Amino acid sequence: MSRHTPSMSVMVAAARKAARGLQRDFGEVENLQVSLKGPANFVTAADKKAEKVLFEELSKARPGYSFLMEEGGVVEGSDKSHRWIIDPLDGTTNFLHGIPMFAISIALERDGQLVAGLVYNPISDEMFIAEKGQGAFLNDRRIRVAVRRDLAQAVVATGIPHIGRPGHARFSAELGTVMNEVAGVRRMGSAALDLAYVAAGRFDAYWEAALAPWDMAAGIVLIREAGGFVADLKGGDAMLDSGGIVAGNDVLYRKLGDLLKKAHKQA
Ligand code: 2AM
Ligand code: CA
Repeated sequence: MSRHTPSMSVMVAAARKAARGLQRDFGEVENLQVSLKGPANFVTAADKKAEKVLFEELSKARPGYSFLMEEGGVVEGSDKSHRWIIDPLDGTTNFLHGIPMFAISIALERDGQLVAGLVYNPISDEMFIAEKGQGAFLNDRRIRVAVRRDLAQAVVATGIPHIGRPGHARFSAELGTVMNEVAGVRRMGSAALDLAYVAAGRFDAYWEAALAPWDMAAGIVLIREAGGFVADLKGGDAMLDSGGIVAGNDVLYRKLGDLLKKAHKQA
């Protein structure tokens, strides 16, 4: 069983409340697939509604904390040392297409350090949580990163830049290099869930570029507390600032990072 701090209880309660709206709206999206206009506006509304619930619940429980949110941007609170980093709906494209692979992501930063992370898939009802020094958990079961040390046995997840996102040629070079070395490459469409899956040992490693802080902040805490490691795509620790991230166990995050650097030289 996991031992939560009161802050994690607050995060879990907020996520469950926002999830109820997303569950309802996802059911509706499945019906809207056949309408000509499509569910795009509806999904934007669902996203904003979920963020509003998270903002209200977290503000109520922790007055004064600052926020960084995908939709609402920065909200400066009176408490400058605490900040929530929130993505109310990570995996928007999946949600829009009726694919049940998306998540709410909430991280808590204290004095510039990520101290707690929650990633919740409301459809599978999988709640991934971690707090600094307390380990990582999936629905109250302890999780650890996988122990595989050879890339040739590793299943590696990634994100592919779509229309309007930068780095298409660079990604092609990365994939061209990585796919020759690994047991399989997967692309699920939610960075937060990708990181949670690495923390749970389902994926052996993961990389992606051009992410936003709210895509990865909670996942980073999960990875570290599951015994794993993260770096940016240059091997440093500027993940949130650079938007690039590589994750895995102590051996694989380094091997994958080296492979990506090799690919970048050839690109
Ligand atoms: P989203 O679903 O909240 O948009 C998929 O490759 C991952 O990239 C998802 O976590 C997705 O988050 C994120 N993503 C998509 N477009 C993005 C953008 N323009 N900037 C940052 N992250 C993005
Ligand atoms: Ca996102």
